[in-house]
Amino acid sequence: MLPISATAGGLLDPDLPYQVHPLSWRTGSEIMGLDLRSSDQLADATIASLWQLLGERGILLFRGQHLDHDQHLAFTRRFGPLAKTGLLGRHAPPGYPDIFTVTNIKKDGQRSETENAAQQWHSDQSFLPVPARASLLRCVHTPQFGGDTMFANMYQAYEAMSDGLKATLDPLRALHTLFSTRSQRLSGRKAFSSVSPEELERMKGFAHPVIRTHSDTGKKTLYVSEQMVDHFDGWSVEDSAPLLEYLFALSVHPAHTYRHRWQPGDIIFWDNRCTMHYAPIDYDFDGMDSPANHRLMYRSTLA
Ligand SMILES: O=C(O)CCC(=O)C(=O)O
Ligand SMILES: [Fe+2]
Repeated sequence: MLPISATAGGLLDPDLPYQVHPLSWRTGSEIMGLDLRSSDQLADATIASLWQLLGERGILLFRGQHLDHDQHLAFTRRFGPLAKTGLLGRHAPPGYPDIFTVTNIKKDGQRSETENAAQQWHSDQSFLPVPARASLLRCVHTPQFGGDTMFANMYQAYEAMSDGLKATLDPLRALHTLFSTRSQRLSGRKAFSSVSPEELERMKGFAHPVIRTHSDTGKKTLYVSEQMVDHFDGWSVEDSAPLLEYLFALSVHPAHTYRHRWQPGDIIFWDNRCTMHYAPIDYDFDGMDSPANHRLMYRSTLA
């Protein structure tokens, strides 16, 4: 495994067909020199090295990749099987049940259910017993100002805690649910218009360990998020709240984050095991009927 300092500095194997530039000290690397439209041409060793780097750096950025849905899914599948999207394809473009649309563009005059899908920090699908391993978000349209996505490095959140706090959290589990008491209190969380019994079963939630070990890097991470976590298992919501609030704040300390300004053609591949993400509504939300303020992104998700 390459140490962080080596990967951050871009000192990868010179035989690999791409260059690496860090996006920040600890989080994110930009990958240059690959054409993802023909991902079937990439060697297995290239894919394996990208996967390793993703686990270390949390996110990988690829610019200038104007992919269609098939090319997007083909690249994603090089890393493993796809996950079902969070709510069973309800935000899928026609014919692509494995793609999740994130947009503020109205459909049939109705506001988009995903216009504020990421207005709270989260790790994708953490409400499921087996959450999504990683996600790939592709930018098609970005508003004239803003529309950014922020990422938090959960290795850093873990490392920032004292040994006493780490030991206290180690045996705990926390309930992740799409309807956490906190996310309902936070502004902007939209109700889903109609939910099938199968979707309701998926959204019910699951208690995950608060401290997890990343399955590739072997490093520990903090695994709680403001969007999904309701309470510690066996604790009341009230008892849990002060410590959870502390952990939410610690995990998204500015020193642990990277903020991405999107350009059409950008793809960000993020690892849900060691990062969280958040999309501040930092554009003209009231004026979103104007095409200049449209935001359109497509996500594929790894099981
Ligand atoms: O809108 C964004 O930038 C992120 C959306 C999101 O949370 C996701 O696609 O998983
Ligand atoms: Fe997300």
